[in-house]
Order: sequence, then structure tokens, then C-alpha cells
Amino acid sequence: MLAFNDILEDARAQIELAADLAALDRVRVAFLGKKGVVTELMKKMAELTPAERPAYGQTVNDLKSAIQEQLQIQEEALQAEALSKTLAAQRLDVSLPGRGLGLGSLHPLTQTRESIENFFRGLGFDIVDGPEIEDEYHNFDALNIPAHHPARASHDTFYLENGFLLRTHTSPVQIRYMKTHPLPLRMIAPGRVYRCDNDMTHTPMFHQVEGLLIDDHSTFADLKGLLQLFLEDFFGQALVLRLRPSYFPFTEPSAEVDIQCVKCKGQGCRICSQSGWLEILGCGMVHPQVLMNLGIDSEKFSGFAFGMGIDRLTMLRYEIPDLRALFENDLRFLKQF
Ligand code: 2NM
Repeated sequence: MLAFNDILEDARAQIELAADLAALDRVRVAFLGKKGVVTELMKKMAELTPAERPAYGQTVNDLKSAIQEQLQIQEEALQAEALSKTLAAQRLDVSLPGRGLGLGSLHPLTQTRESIENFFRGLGFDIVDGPEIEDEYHNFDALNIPAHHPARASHDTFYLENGFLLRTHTSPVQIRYMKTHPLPLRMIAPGRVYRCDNDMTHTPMFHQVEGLLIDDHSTFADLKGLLQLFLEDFFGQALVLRLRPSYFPFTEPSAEVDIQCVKCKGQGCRICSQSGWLEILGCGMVHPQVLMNLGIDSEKFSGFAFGMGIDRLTMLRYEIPDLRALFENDLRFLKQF
């Protein structure tokens, strides 16, 4: 029979050779498992006399304990080794430069729209939207635009099936609002509008804000004062305004509002085509017929309205020379805002 010391030495050698926890477990099974060397030695007790058994048992138990102790030491060593390998593989170099957050920004048209909204919201105006697909009643009839008005021609308006069309201005939002809200009222309607137009200075889809105020004694002077405040807020400077008589079917009287050129202060430059003035918006007192169409008594109430193009205002505000840059979504352009 193999001497106990030799068994212990053999176990020690195998334990030391075990390169990982799986190999170590195989060694444990070989010595301490059900058919392991030490277990077999234990079974031999049956062949001994009662007098021999205590000493023999003690010796085998000592051997078992010694092997267990070696297994325990090696297991801890292998676990520590595995842990430090994992830690080394997963190490983070916190001194590496970051990847950057890639923050986006608001489109210049959105920035312009929001600054317009903020001004009017501050004066108690509701900010309202409505459908881009409209019918002739809300886009034309209710606005006093007669059946044969050139604006209705199919070369200006995108017509859809069944009398529907793409709204050519945001005025139908005003019409819908007047139908559903009590007087007095004040609101603006920003949004996309569509016209059959495509050249250097026109895109088939563009952006508008129209405003409307109806009260029992609103006047043209209130309108002019409001627009002066708004435009000075928008351009961030004192401005000279010029109102020219104009015509819209839905307002009477009507006016076009010019401001002295923000670039050259009226001296004449490329931006104002040497005129010293910039056309900014159209406005007027809401036509009594429009009020009547909505069941509003034009003897008791008067209203004013105005409309402007967000795209052109954005170009002026940020000195963008080409309208198309606003629609191409070229990041080299957008990143400048
Ligand atoms: C403009 C110019 C003048 C306008 C009128 C109305 C409504 F619905 F109240 F009649 N909405 N918008 C209006 C008036 C729009 O845009 C150049």
C-alpha cells in the first residue's frame, strides 16, 4: 500500500499543477470524491481489527484534512488570479478624452418661430394650430376671397380631391378659432403653408405666423403700436416703421409694413436692394364681411390681423443669403445656429 506521506505529496504536486478552478476540482474528485484515493482508504477500515481502527482512522482523517487544506489554499489563489485577470481586461482609462455628447440644436426656423411665440404669449395671445389640409370654405370663402379671385387659381393653390386643398395661409386657423372661442380674443397661428411656387425666392412649402385680435374697441393705432413693439423685440433694436396702403380681401383698410433696413439703417445696401427699406408683413382691420361670416357683430366688435413669413424673417435675422439653405438640412449650415 502506498505510504500516506507519498499520497499527500502526490496530492500536493497535482494541486500545484492545477492551472484553473476546473482542473483543481478534478484533483479534488480524484482524492476526496466517492471513488477517490482517500475515500478508498477509508473503506479499508472494514478489513482491520477493532484495535487497529482508531489509529488508522485518525491517520486517514489527518491525510484528508491536509489535502483539503491544500485544495483550499490553491482555490483561493486561483480565484484571486481570475479576479485580477478580469479587472485587468476591464480596466477603464479615465484619463482618455471623452467621445462628446453630439448635442443637437433647434433649426433656425424653429428659433425664429419660438421667439415670435414668446413675444405674443407674453401679451396674452393664444398660440394655435390647425389642419394643413383645408377646405375652400375655411381657406377662401370665410375670408371674403371671391370665387374667381386669382389666389384660388390652381396655379397658386395645390388642390386635392373632393374640394380639399393645402392651406395657402394660416388664416383658416383664425376662422376656426373665431367659431369656437368667445370674444374678446387674441391669438397667433404659426405653421406650414403651401403655394404652387418654386424659384430663387419661393418654395412650395413655407412658414407663416398670422395674428388676430378682436375686442370691442381695437383700432388701427393699436395694431401699429403692437407691430412696432413686436418688430423691435424681434430684431433687438429700435426701428423706423413705414406703413403703405395695400389690399387684402379679408382686411379693410390694409397695409404693408416696412422697416428701415436693419443692415444699412436706410442707407441702401444689397439686402434692401438699395431701397433702404425691408418689406416685413401685411396687416389690416378685419373686414366686416369676415366678422359677419362668423356671426360677429361688426358694430360692436372690431379686430385687426397681420401675417408674416417666418422664412424671410429668419433670413434677415441671421443674414442668410439663400432661402434654400433653410430646407436642405445640411449640417454644415445648421451647426452655425
Ligand atoms: C395677412 C395680412 C392681413 C389675416 C386676416 C385674418 C382673419 F382670419 F382674421 F381674417 N387672418 N389673417 C391677415 C390680414 C393676414 O397676411 C399677410
